[in-house]
Amino acid sequence: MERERRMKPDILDRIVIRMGDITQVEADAVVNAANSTLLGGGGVDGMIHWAAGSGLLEECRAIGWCPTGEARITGAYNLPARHVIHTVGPVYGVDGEDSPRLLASCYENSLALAAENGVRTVSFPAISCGAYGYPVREACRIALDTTLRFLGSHDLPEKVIFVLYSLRDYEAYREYYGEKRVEREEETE
Ligand code: AR6
Repeated sequence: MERERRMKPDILDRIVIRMGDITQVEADAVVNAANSTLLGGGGVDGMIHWAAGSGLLEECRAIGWCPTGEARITGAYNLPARHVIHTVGPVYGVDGEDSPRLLASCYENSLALAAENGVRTVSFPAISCGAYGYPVREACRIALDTTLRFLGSHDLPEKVIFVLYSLRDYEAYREYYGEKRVEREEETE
């Protein structure tokens, strides 16, 4: 048991936080911050559809509506990935008290779809932190806590890459990740 624990990589080591454009990041699956129509839009959704090509839109149209907090999987077409996982984040202020639960569901459902589809590496943008107005400091806690909980009980995905488009978002994620590392070190002391 002790040996097994030592051989397993620490769940924090299965998380990567970086800046960049998610459409350029190679991963088995890329998560899209979509809206319920799944028909594309602005922000990262617009860039993913633009980079993937029209096949993605056709596949999304066939799927139809996706409720807030849920996720759907498609091919990735011209993106450097095998799948796109579309999830619909809450609109901060409109979804009210349900927002944290719905945002956590986005991560949980996306990770579950990734695991079911044999995804080893998956990249996430900061869901809801753009047009949907979620404060990144609150959102990154939900993103990291939910992901760590999921990774703690699943071998797949092996690696989760958070790709942040702005320095402000990147720093918020790094700061909270740093807190988690300190907590972890204190636990193992
Ligand atoms: N790579 C990584 N992150 C990005 C990229 C990129 N290429 N482009 C933007 N971001 P948003 P939401 C970041 O607005 O808040 C769309 O119109 C951005 O800086 O894309 O969930 C949909 O169709 C921000 O931190 O998604 C929906 O209608 C984060 O991605 C609505 O917007 C999310 O910003 C969804 O809003």
